[in-house]
Amino acid sequence: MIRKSRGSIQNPEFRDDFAKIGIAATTMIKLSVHCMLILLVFVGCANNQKDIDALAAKIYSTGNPNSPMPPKPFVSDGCSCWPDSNWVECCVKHDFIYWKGGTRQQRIEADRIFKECVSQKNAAMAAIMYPGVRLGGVWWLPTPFRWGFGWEYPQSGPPGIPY
Ligand SMILES: [Ca+2]
Repeated sequence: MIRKSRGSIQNPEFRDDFAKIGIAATTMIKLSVHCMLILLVFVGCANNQKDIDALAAKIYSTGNPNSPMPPKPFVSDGCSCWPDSNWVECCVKHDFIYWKGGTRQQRIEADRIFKECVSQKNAAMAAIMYPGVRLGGVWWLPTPFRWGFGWEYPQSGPPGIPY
């Protein structure tokens, strides 16, 4: 069963198993996210949403129109409640690539670009944020910032493009 489909993410059964794990984890994640959001409301999360929206619109307009566009509209939460300092544009660009999703290799590349972008502003911050996106951005956790979040869960990117 698991052994049979091991190493083959393209296998629909294996993919379903991943989706089930994701759905099972949803309750815990939602609870954690809610607690985090309540905390962040007090800390002052995303009080610059207008600036982020403007940045998102700019980045969206420069995106490749030939690539398949997800059904959900592009929205960015900046650095996903991490402090939006002078590296916020790196976060919005990263969100745009995440929104579109795609292959595992594309995600690795997106995170690499993100790390490089943030490290040009603050190397120490990049060292903290990079593992955060690697761990927190997986497609199979139904967060609003997961890999391929522009598509319906559990899609991780355009139809026919396996992760
Ligand atoms: Ca984000």
